[in-house]
Amino acid sequence: MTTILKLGGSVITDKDRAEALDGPALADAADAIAESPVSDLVVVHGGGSFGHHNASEHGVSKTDGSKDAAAAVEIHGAMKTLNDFVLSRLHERDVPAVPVHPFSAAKRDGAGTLELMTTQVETMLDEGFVPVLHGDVVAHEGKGVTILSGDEVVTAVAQGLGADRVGFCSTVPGVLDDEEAVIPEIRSYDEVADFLGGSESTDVTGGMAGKVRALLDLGAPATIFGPDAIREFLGGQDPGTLIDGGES
Ligand code: IP8
Repeated sequence: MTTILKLGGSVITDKDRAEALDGPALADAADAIAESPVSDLVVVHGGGSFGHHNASEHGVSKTDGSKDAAAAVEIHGAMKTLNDFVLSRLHERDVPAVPVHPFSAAKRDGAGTLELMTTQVETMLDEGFVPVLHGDVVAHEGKGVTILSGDEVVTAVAQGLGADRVGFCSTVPGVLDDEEAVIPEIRSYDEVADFLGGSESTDVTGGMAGKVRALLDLGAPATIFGPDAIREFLGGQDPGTLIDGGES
């Protein structure tokens, strides 16, 4: 049973200060992981206050690339710094966490399609490790490097490993309806188009519309929940919003 847990960058860092952790939130997440009964767990984290400002300083985004090696190394370095913090909090709790840096294991082709190697992640799991991946820069045919978000990493790893469950710990308790109540389950985009915008709309809801669409196509049930619900998710429950578009 392979489970992927995404820790949102905004959850584990202080987004108001450059390169600052949210120490208590990261400690809580690490406690929940250390106490978790999950056997094959992969952790992925986003950037929050790490990486994003370096990326915007150098004009690098998911679509705008850079061929400046120093810029690539700087953005990658910021994400590695955050990854080191995550690993050290897990090691303090005896979680056998090991780093996987997507810059060295992924590429995008000219059309932007991502390829991420996961056979090493599989072997790490077989050997009892907890692989910890992150948003990163990625080599992009014709563009140098572009940004690879943690969510994209989750999708690629979930598909590569054939994950059974995927959980997104974010700053909100789930997908919200127009009265700010958590929608417990979404099985098609039509069910929530009224709250998130029609199928053609761009992301005006903090990226939630795009996220829901991507998760409906994931091929594994995904749950979006807030920081207080990591234990519940790892314990096998579906707190927040369960998004399940069925087998893809
Ligand atoms: O916070 C960011 O990953 P995200 C990766 O999941 C960067 O969008 C900025 C290098």
